[in-house]
Amino acid sequence: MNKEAIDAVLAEILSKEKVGEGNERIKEITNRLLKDLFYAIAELDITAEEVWKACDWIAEVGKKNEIGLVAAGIGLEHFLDEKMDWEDAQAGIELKTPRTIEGPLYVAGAPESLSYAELENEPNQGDESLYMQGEVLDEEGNPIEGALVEVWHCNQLGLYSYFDSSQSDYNLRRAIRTAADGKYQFKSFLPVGYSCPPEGPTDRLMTALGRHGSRPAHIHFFITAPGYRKLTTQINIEGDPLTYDDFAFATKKDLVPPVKHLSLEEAKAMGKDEPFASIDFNFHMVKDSEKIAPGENHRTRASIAS
Ligand code: MBD
Ligand code: FE
Repeated sequence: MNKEAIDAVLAEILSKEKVGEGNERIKEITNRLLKDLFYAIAELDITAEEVWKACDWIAEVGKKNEIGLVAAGIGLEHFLDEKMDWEDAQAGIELKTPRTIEGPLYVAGAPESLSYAELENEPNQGDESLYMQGEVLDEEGNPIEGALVEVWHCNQLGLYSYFDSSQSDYNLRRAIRTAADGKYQFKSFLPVGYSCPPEGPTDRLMTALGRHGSRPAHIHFFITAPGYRKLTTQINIEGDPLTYDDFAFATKKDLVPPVKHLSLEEAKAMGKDEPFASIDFNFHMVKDSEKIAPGENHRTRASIAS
């Protein structure tokens, strides 16, 4: 199909839109994407068989709630981060703590505590205990009081509470409010990696692309504080073989802090009764402004009905 013939169909479709009616932004985006799609169908000679197979796949993605997983796996969510990083750089903003993707597994409303939290609903769910601690800091390196550190990670089977109904509400999900010292600390355990639901639509797409659907071990964070831009980020657990082969492209080198492993003797000297891992990590916040890309995108997030 040549350009003239494709453009004639596009013109026919566009002719139905009444000037001054509807939503200009949605018109602009829909028409651009439709144009790119029609050109791709023509140039790649995509068949009707293939188009309907793709529609079935999209319907299955919806039915199984995997749209967030697809967005992560095709690199769309990462691309949005890179675009914001680029815009920040243009605006002269240096991110001391890089942003990285939220992923699809956040749940709103986790229990909040001051300065310290234990993430496990029942103790010792993982192999090696972890203490992670640090400060929430402003652009001058001063502590921020009243910041909220929301943290979530998977269990030792790579599953997240709420999405895995075998776990109790908010297991491995907490919110820590900083006091005047800006400090946070939590106790949990070293999590493992995550893999897409086997044979689901995302996993099958990854296989068809000659890829895998797994993530290295990581811990998620939202950091919010009045007057500062929300920071969405993660840290990777150092040493995971997939650290630089994440199906969701979330790893950034400044988000792989060293993990100290303390022996029983070292732990005892610090007043703890078991060996543990320790990670120090500070979160550097950026002042909010209408001139910079927002930290909040208002995507639909899970919350537990009360
Ligand atoms: C995860 O745990 C995750 O963080 C992302 C981005 C996608 C799937 C599972
Ligand atoms: Fe995750």
